[in-house]
Amino acid sequence: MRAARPRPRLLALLALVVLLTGCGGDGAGQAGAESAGRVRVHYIAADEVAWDYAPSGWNLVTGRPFGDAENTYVARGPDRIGRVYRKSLFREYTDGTFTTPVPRPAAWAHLGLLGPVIHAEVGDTIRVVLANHTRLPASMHPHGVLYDKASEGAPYDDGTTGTDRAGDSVPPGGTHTYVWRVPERAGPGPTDPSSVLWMYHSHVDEVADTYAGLMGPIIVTRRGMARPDGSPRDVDRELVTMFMVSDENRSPWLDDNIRTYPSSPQTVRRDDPDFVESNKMHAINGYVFGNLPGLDVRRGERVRWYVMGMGTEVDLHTPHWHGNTVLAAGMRTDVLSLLPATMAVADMTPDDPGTWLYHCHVADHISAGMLARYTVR
Ligand SMILES: [Cu+2]
Repeated sequence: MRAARPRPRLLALLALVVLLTGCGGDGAGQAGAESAGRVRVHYIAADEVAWDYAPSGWNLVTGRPFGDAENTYVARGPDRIGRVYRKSLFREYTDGTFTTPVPRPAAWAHLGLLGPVIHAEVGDTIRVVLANHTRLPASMHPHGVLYDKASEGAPYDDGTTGTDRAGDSVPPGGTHTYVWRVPERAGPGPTDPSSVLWMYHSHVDEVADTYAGLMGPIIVTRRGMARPDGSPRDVDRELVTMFMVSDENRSPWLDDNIRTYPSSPQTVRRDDPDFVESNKMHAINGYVFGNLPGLDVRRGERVRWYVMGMGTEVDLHTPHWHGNTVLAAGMRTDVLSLLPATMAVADMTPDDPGTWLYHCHVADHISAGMLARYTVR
């Protein structure tokens, strides 16, 4: 009798286990997978790139060749660098051999000088293997995600030593693996939409590194709201734009650019105010005067714009969409406000087909070329 008694209990326990794991099988399994999270691995190099701020050679907003106003910034000359500058940019590779760059798909052609998008869902872990192919130290410092000191990517006196400092500065030719966790506090807050924007950038010498061009976006989607690639399921099209007066006078490549591009480098006077102004590239994703490609959306689709600013005190930007409106922070608008390192999300359901201006509304920045176009088909 005694030996038989536990059996009904055992059966009941087994039934309960079957009920919990079997009956709710799919749901419980998925929830389990989500909470375990994916590990999202990226192989990203800091590469030296000759970057063209206006590859068409035209002002695509006016539809005309460059005139005097544009040539202040884009014309090469005896003592002018022109529209092409050496920069350091983050570029994605297929694997840890860093021999094959990942071609940028058409949907992301608009990223321009920005590094690749790093998508993640709350619960995931991001691993970035950074290879420094440039002649200057570089690092990768993320906003928003959870990291320990070895994955902060910023050297300063924080009381740490040894391996804790490994990610502070990756020397030329070196590599480092950054591990960033994505807990709830890295994901959308209660009144955010289903995904939020963070950024990553080099932070060995923060000012020089970002003027060199080492910046990129991180997009974190709410738990349970992500497609397998990490993008939000309730969004059809994601676009990322960064507004920055890319001050090439402050780039660590200035000397190199002066040696390379002016036809009479010895005539360059670095303190000439006109020379200084000629190197202030008022750019969206590294493009001026309408040269930013690929901002194509369709009427009625759910478009999410991720918008950020970088730079210094001149970098107060007011991105403005012609033709359509957006919802940002729960409010209807067609203009956002950006300061350096501000990150914003704006949702648009385009209802007005056509090719429309998308530009910074600051008067001085309009004159200097901080203009793009987007097309609703
Ligand atoms: Cu602006």
